[in-house]
Amino acid sequence: MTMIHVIKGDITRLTDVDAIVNAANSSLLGGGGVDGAIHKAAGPGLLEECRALHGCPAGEARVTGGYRLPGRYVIHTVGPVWRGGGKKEDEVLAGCYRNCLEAAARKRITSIAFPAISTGIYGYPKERAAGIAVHTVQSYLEEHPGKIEKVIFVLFDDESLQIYKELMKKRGRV
Ligand code: AR6
Repeated sequence: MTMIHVIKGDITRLTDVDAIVNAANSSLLGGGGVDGAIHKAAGPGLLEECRALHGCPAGEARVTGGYRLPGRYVIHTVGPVWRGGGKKEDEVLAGCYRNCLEAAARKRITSIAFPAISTGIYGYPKERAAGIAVHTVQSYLEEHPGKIEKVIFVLFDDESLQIYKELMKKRGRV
């Protein structure tokens, strides 16, 4: 069974995963939040590779190298901007998690770390986003056993950490 971990920290500092997920914007050319931290830690090679991708629609994922990051890959995904819930935000957010895992499996990536996509600058309600993240990842892992060995949810603040811990407890995984 795939191990799912919930930790607090800076995703750019993880040394024990093949890939970290970036909560990017559709230009893939960098920004603030976790995106800014990832580009800063990875160095200019990452931006150069991202430029050649010519953007990414919300809900999809693109894989690049990790450059100066400890992990070999960055999987960039574009979360939905929260607009009140009536603009297919939940579907798009679920698509982010699913498409990152599919992209990872295609590259034979076996360990992956996710930030709480869309819950910062994009304003998604934290609990709602956490529910979608955990449900989508668990469903994918159940449907595709043996591909991904380890998933880490990396939370940046105590409130998000508690939300994820509670959710995982309810689902019997921690
Ligand atoms: N490690 C882990 N999580 C982090 C880190 C970090 N180093 N830094 C922030 N977070 P956000 P979004 C958390 O705003 O909401 C960018 O400008 C943060 O506390 O990074 O998807 C992009 O270019 C929050 O819980 O991403 C887009 O324009 C979560 O990561 C836009 O922001 C996501 O917050 C995307 O907004």
